[in-house]
Formats: sequence, structure tokens, C-alpha cells
Amino acid sequence: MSIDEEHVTTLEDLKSDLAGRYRWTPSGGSSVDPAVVDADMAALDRDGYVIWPNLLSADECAEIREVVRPWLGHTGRNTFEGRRTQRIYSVLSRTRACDRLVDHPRVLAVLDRLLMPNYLLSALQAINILPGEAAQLAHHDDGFYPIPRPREPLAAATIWAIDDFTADNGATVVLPGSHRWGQGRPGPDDPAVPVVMPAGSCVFFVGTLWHGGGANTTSRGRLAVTAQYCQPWLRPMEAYTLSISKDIARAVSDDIRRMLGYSIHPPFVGAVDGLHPLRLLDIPPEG
Ligand SMILES: O=C(O)CCC(=O)C(=O)O
Repeated sequence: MSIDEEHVTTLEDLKSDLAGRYRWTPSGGSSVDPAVVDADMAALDRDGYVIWPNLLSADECAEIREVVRPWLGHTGRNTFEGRRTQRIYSVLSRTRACDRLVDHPRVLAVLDRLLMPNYLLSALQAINILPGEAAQLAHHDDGFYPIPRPREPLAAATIWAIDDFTADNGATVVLPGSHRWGQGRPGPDDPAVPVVMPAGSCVFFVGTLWHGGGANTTSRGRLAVTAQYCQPWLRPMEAYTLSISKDIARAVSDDIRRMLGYSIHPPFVGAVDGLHPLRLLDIPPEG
């Protein structure tokens, strides 16, 4: 329904796309075979996570390693960030090298089913777990939204292995099935599994899944890039509407632009002076 064509007569109408010029368009996830997405959704429903091997080539991983290396200067400010872990925040404002991870069709296809239209990017960070780092405190990524469990996930995350993830170099540790838990916390007897996967692979998990970075007992770092996403009616972790320049917003893909906040959660969430935020960028509407 377009506001030009129809009147809003019911509350249901307020949930539809009311934009006049910048209408909602399907994401790049629509290119993925629905049977493949069905299988991913079944794995997420059962385990809370799914592993996709080898989505990036060795050259793509090498490029990301090369690009982020100069920024890997400091270690974490507390044990959650990791005293022996290097984190790069706001990766999106620094480089375009990780964009293909953020808007990978396989990721978007699952997000299209899991979250509401116009879901947002919540964070894009690089995490390098150094030798000697201890296991991170187990947590679930939508835990800072104060809505009691059990519940549907309010967010989802990907962790991309840029180096091989092994059982002893800090591979993310997940607790299968813990996305269904109520208010309980993991104990020593709960089965925890390291996500062992070759460089270029990705683990996708729902925001309710308990997990943490693993201990690194090897002599080499473990580099990963993590992208997190949230419902369009929640406040993202990284404030992209404040930190991303208009030039970068113009340079990224339509899907990333939408996920940065250049989108409307109907009827009006995200509007700028009553108008669609895309008007700020002077990008012609599609179609
Ligand atoms: O680096 C990892 O494997 C997980 C990190 C994580 O879950 C976090 O910092 O929230």
C-alpha cells in the first residue's frame, strides 16, 4: 500500500510500507535457494547456530588480514574484551574490505526470516585472540536488551574465521541448544563445543545462544570478523547514524545502507524530519 494511493484505516495498515518515494525492496538474500535457507533455519531452530564452510576465498581472507593488521595495536580494557585480545571497532567506517561479509546473501537470507524487515547492523568488529588469552565469559549477544528469556532472538551474529579456527587457538565456543534456555546461566557440566572451521568459514548464531571466545593456548593469534544484527526497533550497539559519513553511506551496497539506518521501520521509526532518511543522500529511488 502506498500513502499516495490509499488511506490508513486500520492499525494493521500502519505496519505496512508507507513510503512514497523510497519503497522497501527485497534484500540480496532473495537470491538464495529457499531450500537452502529452510535447512539453515532448521539448524538454527535445533542448535541455535549453523556453520557455513569456505564462503570466502584464501585471497579474500588474506586481504582482510592485510587491511586490519595496522589497526591491531592495543588489547582489551577488561577481561570481557580480553586483556590478550585485540579488537577493532567500527570496521565499517575504516574499510570496504569486510562489506562482503556484512551483506553476504547467505546471511541476509537467514536474517530475512529471523528478523523483521529493515533489520539493522548492530556491530562490525575484528577480533584477534592472542596467545595466552583465557576463555571469554559465556554470554548471549542480545542479553543487554532487558527482555526476559525464554523468548525469540532479538538479534543475530556472524563470526567469520579469517584464520583457521581450531580447538586450541580461541575458536568461538558455543553451547548447542542454549538459545532455548530460560533465565539460567551455563554451568561446568553444560556441553560446550568449539566451532572448528577453516579460514573463510562463518558461524551464524541467534542472539539467544550462549557462547564466548575460546582460550588460545597456541603460539599464534586467531583473527575473526564479527557482524551483529538486530531488530529494526532496537538500538544498535554501534551508532552508525552518528559515525558513518554520508560519503560512506553512498558507497556501500543498498542492503548495507538500509542496515546502517537509512530505512524506516513502519510507520515512522528512523524518519528524518518526517521523511525517509535516504532523501539525505540524494540517491535516486530504485525501479
Ligand atoms: O571472538 C569470539 O570468538 C567471540 C567473541 C564474542 O562473543 C564477543 O566478544 O561478544
